[in-house]
Amino acid sequence: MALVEINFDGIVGPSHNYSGLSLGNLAATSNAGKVAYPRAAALQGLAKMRHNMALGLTQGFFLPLPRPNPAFLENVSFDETADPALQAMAWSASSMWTANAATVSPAPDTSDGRCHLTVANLVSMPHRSIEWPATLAQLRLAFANEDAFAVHGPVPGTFGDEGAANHMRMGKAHDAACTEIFVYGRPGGRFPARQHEQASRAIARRHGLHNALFIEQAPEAIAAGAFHNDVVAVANEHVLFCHEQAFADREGAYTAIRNAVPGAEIVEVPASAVSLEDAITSYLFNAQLVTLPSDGMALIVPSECQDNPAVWGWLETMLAGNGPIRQVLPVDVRQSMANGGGPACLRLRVVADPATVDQRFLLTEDKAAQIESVIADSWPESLPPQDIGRPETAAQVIRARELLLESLNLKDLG
Ligand code: SUG
Repeated sequence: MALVEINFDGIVGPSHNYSGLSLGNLAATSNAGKVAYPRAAALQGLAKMRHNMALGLTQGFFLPLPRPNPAFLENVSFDETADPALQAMAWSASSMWTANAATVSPAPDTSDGRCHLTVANLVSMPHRSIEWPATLAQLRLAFANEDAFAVHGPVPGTFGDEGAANHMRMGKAHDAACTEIFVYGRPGGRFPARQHEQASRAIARRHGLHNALFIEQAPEAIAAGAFHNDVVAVANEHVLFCHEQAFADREGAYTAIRNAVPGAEIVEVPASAVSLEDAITSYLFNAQLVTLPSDGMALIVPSECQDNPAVWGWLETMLAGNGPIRQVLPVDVRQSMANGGGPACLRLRVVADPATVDQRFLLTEDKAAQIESVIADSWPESLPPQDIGRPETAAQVIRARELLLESLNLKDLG
């Protein structure tokens, strides 16, 4: 059985909009009320998937969830007297950020030798807390093979869980037993700490992990707008790429990682070279750090990194050195970035044998062309704030998703 890393990107849904729903996510709150471009957003996401497939990486995808969410509007008795933010929550296309879909523990790390997935409860943000039931249904379909996968419901909502955005895996290879690193936040700061330590610990126990570390995220990183650990750190195999101010106890975290992961290499970006603010506006760390089949690692960064002289300068210096990251590849996901979602937010990493996954969720060139044509024909070109709640727009959004499901033979997702 060949275990490989498969990146499952969320196809950006046709209701993509900017409603400023995520307190502590500075991109989202500062772009609130702007006109969004769902078609361009979805095409940017698809271009990223194609870009990565062309590198020889295995690519999967998840479908947008049904939006507007009728059950939510009914449950809050939505009417014209209600807060319009409730309407925006029901319309959010936030499931595109599949790094928040689940925490994934690949088979080599678990006691029963299966890949375990726990859907994230996302309780810290109301618009995201309504994602998990439909996400769980999708995970159960994609990973229905019970010899290879165990798909779990969420941990209790008392403990916020943001999925893979606060989880890293380090070891000598994707298909080897690795140490799983859970990064949690301590509440009480300026912005919500979305990942609760007890959620992380519960997941590690239920997945039957052989090796797990629990590390506190730096409160100053959360206060500066790093609402998830994947805004200040990313790991791949034996390499950790992170900002100097990512963890509350920097030295303690590095020592624990070096002790747990033989041969660990920590590529740290000092605050003197790139400030937390530059790291957060450029999303330097919300990159995909991948192992190329041709050998060596590449960092797939948002093109915003090229616009920031401190960040780009640091990356050029890094490439000129002899470190483990041999290429830096910018991708344009600006529509998602404006809501605080970079290349890494848009994908969920699953290490598995692709043959054990429902093939309908794996991308091929033909399927990419099919998806592109549905998006080009049916996704709204623009979505201004005043269209949120408009019945004609709702009908278009619902129809667009239906057409995509039909074209991919995924009508059973409902
Ligand atoms: O949860 N933005 C998302 C961005 C998620 C990024 N994910 C990771 N870092 N892995 C969030 O804050 C904004 C939606 C709005 O305001 O309309 C939003 O939900």
